[in-house]
Amino acid sequence: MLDHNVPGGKLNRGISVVDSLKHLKSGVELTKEDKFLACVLGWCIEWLQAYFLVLDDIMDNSITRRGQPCWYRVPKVGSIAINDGIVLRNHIFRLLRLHFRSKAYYLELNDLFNEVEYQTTCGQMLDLITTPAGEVDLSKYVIPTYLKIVQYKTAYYSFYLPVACALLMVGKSLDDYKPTKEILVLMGTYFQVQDDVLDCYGDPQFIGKIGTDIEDSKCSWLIVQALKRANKEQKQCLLDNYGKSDHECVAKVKAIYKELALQTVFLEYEKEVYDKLITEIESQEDHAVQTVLKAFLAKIYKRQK
Ligand code: GPP
Ligand code: MG
Ligand code: MG
Ligand code: MG
Repeated sequence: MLDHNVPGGKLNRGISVVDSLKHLKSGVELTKEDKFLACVLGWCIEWLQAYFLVLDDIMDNSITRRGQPCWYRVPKVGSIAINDGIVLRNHIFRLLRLHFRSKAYYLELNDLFNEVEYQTTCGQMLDLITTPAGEVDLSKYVIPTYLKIVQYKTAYYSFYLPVACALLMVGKSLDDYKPTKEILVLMGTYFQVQDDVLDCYGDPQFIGKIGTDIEDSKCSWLIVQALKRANKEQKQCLLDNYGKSDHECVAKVKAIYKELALQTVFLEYEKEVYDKLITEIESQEDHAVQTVLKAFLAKIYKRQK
């Protein structure tokens, strides 16, 4: 179960703990213990990701993940995958206890993982209740709703958590890093916009998963942008075809996306958000934090998977 679900991703989140720690300790060589502990925290985040993905794929009725069948689709696994998700989740706190119990920041580390997990489940709840089964209400698919969903379901655990782990390791108080957190949330929002665009336009062979957002009637960045730009006929076509598990319906939705040149709209958004992120990063007082943020941004800018 671990071999199927934990490795095989890009490891951006996990490696970012180690990279962030290196930047925060700039000039000072990391000790063997520091390196080891940063790796443990990195893997804790990868375990968290595995737990979320096992359950998210059930909820999204997905087919493949990281180039193999979703865990719940593996013969003999089925609904046992739900318990496997919970097992993966429990490992995190066991690892934290095993390796960090004697550290001054142990309590804060536990609180951090608990809080971020809570935020992610709230985001997942928003994602799911915005798209109730069998009912397509496109009036809810507006930018403020979209931003709330992605901030909670993706940004905190994927971007804030790795950096916050490194900050705790160097003895910082997270209360002093609220502006850093805001930048990471914006970066995480951009990352989920990319995920939504790849769901439609990415090559499944390359991204390792088959997109299901149109079929699942998801409040995706693409449908939000389409509804903002569509004329009356195009809106009617979206209403008639969005949220249906039918190749022809999906093709009609994609045709409207093409008419509205959403891939160009995305490239414009990407440029704008990148410039904004760089400006905000450069306004950070702490130089090491600037380096941490720029390194993280470089990992995801213009990503194709
Ligand atoms: C990504 O959404 C969000 C998550 C993986 C968080 C799940 C949270 C839980 C509490 C289960 P997504 O469905 O767009 O991701 P993907 O495209 O990878 O399926
Ligand atoms: Mg989902
Ligand atoms: Mg999903
Ligand atoms: Mg997605």
